[in-house]
Amino acid sequence: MRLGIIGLPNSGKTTIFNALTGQKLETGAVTTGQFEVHTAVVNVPDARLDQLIALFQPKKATYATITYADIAGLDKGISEGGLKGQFRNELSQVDGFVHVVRAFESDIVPHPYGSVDPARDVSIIDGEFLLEDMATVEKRLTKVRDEIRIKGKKLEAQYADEIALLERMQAHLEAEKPLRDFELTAEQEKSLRGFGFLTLKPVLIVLNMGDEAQDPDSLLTYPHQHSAIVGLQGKLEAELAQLDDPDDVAMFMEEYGITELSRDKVIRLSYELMGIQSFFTVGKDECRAWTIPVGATAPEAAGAIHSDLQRGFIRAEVMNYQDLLDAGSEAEVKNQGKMHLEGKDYIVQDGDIVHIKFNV
Ligand SMILES: Nc1nc2c(ncn2[C@@H]2O[C@H](COP(=O)(O)OP(=O)(O)O)[C@@H](O)[C@H]2O)c(=O)[nH]1
Ligand SMILES: [Mg+2]
Repeated sequence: MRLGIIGLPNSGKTTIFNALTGQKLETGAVTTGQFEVHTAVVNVPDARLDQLIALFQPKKATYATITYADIAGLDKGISEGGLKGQFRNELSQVDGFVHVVRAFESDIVPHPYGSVDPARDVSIIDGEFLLEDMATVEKRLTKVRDEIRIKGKKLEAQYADEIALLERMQAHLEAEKPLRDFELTAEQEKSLRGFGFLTLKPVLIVLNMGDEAQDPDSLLTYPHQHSAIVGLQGKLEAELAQLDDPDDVAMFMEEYGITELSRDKVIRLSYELMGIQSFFTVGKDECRAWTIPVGATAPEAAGAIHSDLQRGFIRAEVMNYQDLLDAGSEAEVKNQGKMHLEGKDYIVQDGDIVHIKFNV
């Protein structure tokens, strides 16, 4: 999964990036209006996998990963005349956004709009993304209509559904509503994936609070689908992310009343927002977590491992990770009758341990 960290200049994007990844990128860099991307890959912490590793002592342990991209350069007016190619690519390729919004006061760090106002700042970026999505819809509509005009009316039927959908999306966007709130069937969503609509992507709004913890809901409301708000103390958490000694971390957290590290919290909330979950494969060679959408079938889960496993899928041996930990071995899980054989319609559950039987 790839998450793009976005926000106005000086909102604390790079600070939050450092907090989430443990990196030490320079903050306070002057990048106004300049497109710049830094990425880092982090393991998704998973206590269940930790326990499976302790049980199997495998040669290799592989956690699920998240790639964070710190995307600098967004500001008012950026999508006038269309976002520049590389910038648009970077934004359209992420699975979701972490939208950093400034909630901290500081005389030293200038706010580009002179005052701390989370609602205004959110609407500036949302407004740019709305314009960009409108342009994308219009471009596609023009292309399809031109094609019908040139190649003749017989194409009309073929494109009828797409045109109807795009026109409804256009009206929705013109009413200044993000596509997150637009009802799409799974099939429609799939057909639109290639366009990389920005307002369709899930968004986790991070209110960067500064040194005082505040109630995020009193600072901002964001009544949209596929979105959530969380308050983080960016600067503090970036310092925390630099500590190696777990005892130091625990002491620091207690001192500042932090109950869950933001890097864990952001991942947890992102998984919920994206509707994704993990299943495991285990063995003496490797114990590994895999990421799949909630509702994925056994062959789809097999496909996350390798396309051959999906293509040649025969059946899956499935057990719950807790049953395995309780029983102590796979043989014992079988003895207890808690290992079940599943076919291609099985919906994989969070925390399943799966062995795929396949033939290609
Ligand atoms: N006082 C205070 N300053 C912060 C906080 N978060 C970031 N800053 C400062 O704000 C400036 C801009 O932060 P940066 O992460 O570079 O913002 P970006 O432009 O969005 O990447 C830097 O000087 C940071 O040290 C915070 O929570 N409190
Ligand atoms: Mg930055």
